[in-house]
Amino acid sequence: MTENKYWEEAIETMTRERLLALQLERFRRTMEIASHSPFYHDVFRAHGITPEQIQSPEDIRRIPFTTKAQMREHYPFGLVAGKQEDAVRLHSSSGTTGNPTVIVHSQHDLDSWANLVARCLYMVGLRKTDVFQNSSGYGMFTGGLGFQYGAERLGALTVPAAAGNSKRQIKFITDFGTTALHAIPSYAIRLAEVFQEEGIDPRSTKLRTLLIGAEPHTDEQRRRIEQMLGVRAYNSFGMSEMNGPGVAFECQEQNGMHFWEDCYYVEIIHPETEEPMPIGEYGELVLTTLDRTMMPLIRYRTRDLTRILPGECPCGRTHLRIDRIKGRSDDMFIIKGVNIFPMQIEKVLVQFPELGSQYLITLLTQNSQDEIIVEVELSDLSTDNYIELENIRKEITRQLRDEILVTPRVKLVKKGSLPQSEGKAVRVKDCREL
Ligand code: DLL
Repeated sequence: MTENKYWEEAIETMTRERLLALQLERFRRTMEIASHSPFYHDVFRAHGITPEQIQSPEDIRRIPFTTKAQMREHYPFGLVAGKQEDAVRLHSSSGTTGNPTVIVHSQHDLDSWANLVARCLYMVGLRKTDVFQNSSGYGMFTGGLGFQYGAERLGALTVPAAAGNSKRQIKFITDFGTTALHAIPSYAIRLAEVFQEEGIDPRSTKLRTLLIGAEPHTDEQRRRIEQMLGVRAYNSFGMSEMNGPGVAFECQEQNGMHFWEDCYYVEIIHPETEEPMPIGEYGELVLTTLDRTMMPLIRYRTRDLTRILPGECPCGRTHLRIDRIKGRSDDMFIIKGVNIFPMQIEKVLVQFPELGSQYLITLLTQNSQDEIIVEVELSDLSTDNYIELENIRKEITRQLRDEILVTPRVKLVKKGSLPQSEGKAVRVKDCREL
C-alpha cells in the first residue's frame, strides 16, 4: 500500500471555492459562540451585527477588529464564551507591560490544536517511527505542550526535553536516536555550537529534521542552521492567542508557510488605513479562529507583518502560503526618520563567515542624536589580525548602511560575550532618552 502524502487529504487539498464556503460557515458559527462572551456580546450589539449577515469576505470587513489592548482590558475572562465546566486549560502570554493576555481552551480546542500540529509534522515528513525531541520551554509557553500533544497525536516517540541544558539535549539526541527536533532558531544555533565544543558531529546522529519558529529569522539564518546541524529546517509560525504552534508551517518545498484555513480566516491589512492589501504585498496579519469553542477571537490584529504568496504550491495543498514574518510592527524602530527591522540587519550579518550568529542592536542618544550600535560575535573562522578585523568591520558597516540607510557603529566582540536568553532572543535594546 502506498503511503498517503497528506495527514488529512480531503481538507488539505480542498478546492478554494469549497474552502471559502467552509470558512464562511465556520465564521458564522464562531460568531454565534463568541456572542456568549461579555466582550463580543457588547461589540456585536453596539455594531448591530449578526452571524446571518456574514455571507462573503466583504461582510466580514464590517466587523470591528479585536486588539491585544482589548484583551488586556477584559483580563482575564472577558472574552471567554464557553462554560467554566468545559474549560480545561489556560495559557497566558508574558505581559511586559500591564496584564498578560489569557487564552482558555476546551477539550475540543485542545484536540483540534493537537491535530493541526500533527498535520504540520506529517507535512514535513515525520511519521510514527520518528523520535521527536522538544527543546521548548514547557509551561505557559505554547511551544512546549503544543508540540508535545501534536507529536503524540502523530504517534511519534516524543521526548519532552524542555529548554536549556545543551549537553543533556545532545545526550538525548544521541542516546534516544532523535530524528526530529523542535527548537527556537536562536537556541538551534546555540546547540550547534555546543555540538562543536563537545567534538560531536551532528551528522553522526540520526537528527535529520528541525522545526524552527516562535521568533523572526532570515532565510540566510535558516540555511546556516541547516548547514551547522546537517538537517532540513522548516519554519513554523504561531502565537498563543491563536493556540500556539500549528497555525502556519512550511511544507517540504520550503517556500512559504501554509496557513490552515479550515481553522483560521486570514486577512492582510494596511496597518494604518486598515484596508485589505492585495495578494503579494506586505501588511499586518489579522486572524480569526474558526474552530475554537471556549474563547474564539475575531479579526485579531496580530501586529505581525507578512504577505500572502501568490500562486499554487507544487505540494498540492491549496491552503494559502504566507512569507516569513518580516517582523512585528512593534519591533520596528525608527532612526533618523528611517524605519528599520532587526531582520534587515540579520540578513547582512549572516553573509559574513567571520561572524557568529549572536548579535545585539542597541539604540542610544548621543549629543541629542539617535545612534545605532550593532555588536556582533566573531566566529571560529575569524582571524585575530587587527588590520583584517578592521577591514571586515568597515565592510559590514558599509553593507549595513546600504541596507538600512543609516550608518551604524559596528563592534566585533568575542564569541560567547553577548548575553544569551533562555527563551526568545532579545535582539534590540532601546536605551534612547525620550
Ligand atoms: O511563539 C508560539 C510558537 C511556539 C510558534 C513554537 C512556533 C513555535 P507567542 O509566544 O505568543 O507564541 O509569540 C507569538 O512570535 O506573533 C510572532 O511575532 C512571533 N513568531 C512566532 N512564530 C514565528 C516565526 C509562540 N516562525 C509571536 N517567525 C508571533 C517569526 C514568529 N516570528
